[in-house]
Amino acid sequence: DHNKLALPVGTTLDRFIMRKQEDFPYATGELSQLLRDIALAAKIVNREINRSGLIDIAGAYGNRNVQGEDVQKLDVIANIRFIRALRNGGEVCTIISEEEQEMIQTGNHQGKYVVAIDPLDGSSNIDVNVSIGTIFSIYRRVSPTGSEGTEQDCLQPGTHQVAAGYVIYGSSTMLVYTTGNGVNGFTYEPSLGEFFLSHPNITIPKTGSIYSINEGISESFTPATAAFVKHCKDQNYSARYIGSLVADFHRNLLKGGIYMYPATKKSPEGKLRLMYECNTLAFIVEQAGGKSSNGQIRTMEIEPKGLHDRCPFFIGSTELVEKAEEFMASEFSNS
Ligand code: P6P
Repeated sequence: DHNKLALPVGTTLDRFIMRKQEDFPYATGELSQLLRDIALAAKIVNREINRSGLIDIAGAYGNRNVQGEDVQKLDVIANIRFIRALRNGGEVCTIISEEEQEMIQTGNHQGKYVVAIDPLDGSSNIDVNVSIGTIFSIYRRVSPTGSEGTEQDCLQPGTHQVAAGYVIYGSSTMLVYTTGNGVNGFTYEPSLGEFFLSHPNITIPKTGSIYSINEGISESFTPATAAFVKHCKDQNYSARYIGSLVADFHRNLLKGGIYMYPATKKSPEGKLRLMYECNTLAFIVEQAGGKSSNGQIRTMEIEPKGLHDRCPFFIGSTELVEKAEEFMASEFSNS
């Protein structure tokens, strides 16, 4: 039937969401509306990012621009915009944000969904015009509607994700997301204010020859991590490290490769956050045919203990992640 027809490149995001909703006979449209709310906030943040360079020039004198307004940091602006869009959309009862220590209650007690979000990751890169990103996961609440969301609603393992996606604000702005039936990429056309399907059914190559890790901290790598990095060099892989997670991940998703932020002596849990960085990209990469773990355990099976848990992160082409896990196994067998 027409639903199963692959939607042509150029389909708008709205039409894509509507058509995919038809594949779920019991869908009531809330998740579709939530995805639209996120896309709207992404368009607004995209505009702020593109203007920020000018505001910075205008506001070259400290934190106040020529209008005498406080120039807010972009990640603060992005946080406000996404929280406002999710609150006004009505579908989300509670939000976990990288920018906020505690859960954010939206007041939507009938909202069925919880969102974990990094509103603008890598924002230190904006001043030097490097791509940055928004990373988000969507869960169905486990507590009954009619009241605020609970910590239990927020601390669900990644396997419970209903949807996951990221926005990459780069040479072009893209929205890449999954609802558990494959991964699709949409490219934003600012002159039309629309996202258009540009990368249908993204799959990550089974292997690759790119490894991404910050070798500046190699002094604090564990022996197993150091051994795997040496293996990559022995294989003459290319080292590619942008230092912006979404940009490094997106490149590896399309070309194949492995991204690592391992446990180090200084950071025994690594640096990246489980709820709104690692689980999100893990769901996407698995839906694209790749793999994600902490070196031993599948990322999405890690039980969250706190809203801002960190975890060691190995993600990308299945064969590369499995090879890394072989090297890391020596570490775990010793422990
Ligand atoms: P390091 C950016 O600050 C970030 O959170 C990710 O986007 C990026 O991959 C990582 O940290 C870079 O960390 O320690 O290599 O500078």
